[in-house]
This record gives sequence, C-alpha cells and structure tokens, in this order.
Amino acid sequence: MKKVITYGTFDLLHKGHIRLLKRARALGDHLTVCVSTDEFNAEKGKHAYTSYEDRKYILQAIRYVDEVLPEKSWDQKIRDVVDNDIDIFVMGDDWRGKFDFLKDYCEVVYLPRTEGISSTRIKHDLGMQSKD
Ligand code: C2G
Repeated sequence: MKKVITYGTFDLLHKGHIRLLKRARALGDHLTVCVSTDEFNAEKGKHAYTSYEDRKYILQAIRYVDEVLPEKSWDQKIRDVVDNDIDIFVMGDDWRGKFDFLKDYCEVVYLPRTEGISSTRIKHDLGMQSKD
C-alpha cells in the first residue's frame, strides 16, 4: 500500500484545498492529513476561523482523506513519515523546496496551487461585506 501524507491548516475549506487532497490521494492508496492545531497555527502566525476539532471533523468527511492527525510543530515531519511508513510527502508548490530534507525518507512532491482562491482572500472579502 502506497501511503501519502500532507500538512496544512485547511481553514474555511475551499476548492484549492480539495484539489490538493484529491491529487495527493491519487498518488497512492492512502492519504494521511496532518492538520495544524490552534496552538501551532499561532506559532505559524495564523488564526484559523474554524477550530482544530472542527477542521479535523471536516477533513475526516472528505472522500480523499483516510486519516487525520494533529500537526503540533514544524519538526514532526520526519517522525511522522517514519512512524506512519509514508512513501510520498505532498505539499502545494508555495512550499517548493522547503521540505526537501524529507527526500532522505520518502518521495517529496510539490503540486501546483489552485490560483485565485485562499482562506485569506475569503476572510478579506467577507470582512468587506456588511453584517446584515
Ligand atoms: N493550497 C492549494 N491551493 C490553494 C490554497 C492552498 O493548493 N489555493 C494548498 C497549500 O499549498 C497546502 C494545502 O493546500 O499544501 C493547505 O493549505 P493551508 O491550509 O494554507 O496550509 P499552510 O498554512 O500552508 O500550512 O507544515 C506545513 C504547514 O502546516 C502548511
């Protein structure tokens, strides 16, 4: 069984996230998603609108996702890859090169981001609309 892993916040889930998960899953037979905890998001300088528990619940409902684990720190990836027998690590290409150190442990694939959509843009656009 070829196992794939990916990481992210996955806040305000949108088509870009789904396309990433779909393509990642298609690279193997099993996809593990490590979703950033609220505490780790603070470390990333991000504030997710949706709580970790709710983001985990939503990800678990996606047909392309087989397992959801917490992402608590920047330096858990090697252990995650080894402990979960991961064959392929996948991230969007906004991260290109940042995780090449994992090439000693598994294949590393950066997939093209989906243009024109992001959680940041959604928050900004919603913030521009009146409340009523
Ligand atoms: N993504 C994408 N297209 C978009 C938006 C996001 O392909 N329009 C991808 C990102 O490249 C990433 C994944 O969807 O691979 C999750 O994106 P985020 O939730 O923004 O994740 P991020 O905050 O970048 O956290 O340790 C890695 C970090 O946890 C990544």
